Amino acid sequence: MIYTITLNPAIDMTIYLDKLQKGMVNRSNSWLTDAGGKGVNVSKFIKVLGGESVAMGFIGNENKDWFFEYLKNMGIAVDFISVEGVTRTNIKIVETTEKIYTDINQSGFKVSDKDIDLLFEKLESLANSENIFVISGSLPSGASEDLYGQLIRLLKRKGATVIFDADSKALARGILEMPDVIKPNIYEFNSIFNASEDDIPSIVRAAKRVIKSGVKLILVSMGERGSIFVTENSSMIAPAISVNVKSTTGAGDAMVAALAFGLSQQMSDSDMFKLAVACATAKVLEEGVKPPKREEIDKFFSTIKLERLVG
Ligand code: TA6
Repeated sequence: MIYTITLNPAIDMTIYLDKLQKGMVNRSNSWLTDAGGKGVNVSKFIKVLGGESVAMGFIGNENKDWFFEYLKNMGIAVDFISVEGVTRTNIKIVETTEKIYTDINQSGFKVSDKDIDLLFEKLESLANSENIFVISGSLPSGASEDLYGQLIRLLKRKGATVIFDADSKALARGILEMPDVIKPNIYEFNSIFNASEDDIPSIVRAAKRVIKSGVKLILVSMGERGSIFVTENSSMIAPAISVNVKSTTGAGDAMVAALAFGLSQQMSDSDMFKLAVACATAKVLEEGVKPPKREEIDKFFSTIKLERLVG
């Protein structure tokens, strides 16, 4: 079973404007709300791929009903720990004229030591070598910066597979515990591994060094420059596919969902990489944080040409 751990979920409100007029009253053309947060999005996207997962982590007590109803309607099982307070609302402003996307991510509820103890107890009982755990997104207030490292250590000790996707500071701390898979964007990757942003061979060399130290798979997303996939036995690059972008929000989560699903299905490296790129491309065609359409994923999957790299 795949478990997605979202310690800081969010209600994603996407607001569409022709152009944001700062300091003025802006009238929105339309808006959407979705249950979000990185791990929750991974569960949503795994569902579209035909996989199953359990969405877990922390959820704010005061507004969890809407959140659970949304996931129930998508047929996604949940096993969250309820904590004091509300799940945050993250705002995505889409300026349709100039296609500018602005995210405002709030900090969210504050978790207690007791909440964290409950999380450890739950993971102790769930973790084994059959399970894949996706740890994704920001840490909530009240959590130590080393919490991800502690969770990864626990899961690896129990023989579970760990996919870890967090931003630079949390990623730098968590990676010390050698998760099996990481999916940084190029800025996160360079901030930690000092590769040169525009030099593909140096990115591959840096990724190979991380693979040597124990991580099994690194997928570096580079936006319009495509993405790089590195394991012990393969280094590949995929070009970005140009499409009419509706919303970039969740594209990284779509890649993570494809990696988790691909590992659970024992897919080959190249098929898993193609699925990740196809999933992310299909996602940006959708408004808000709506899941990609399966037929779009399949269409892109069949067109992607990977190129082997020498690093
Ligand atoms: O990648 C999109 C997303 O998962 C949105 O759901 C949005 O809520 C945000 O990322 C949350 O990320 P954060 O790093 O704040 O946990």
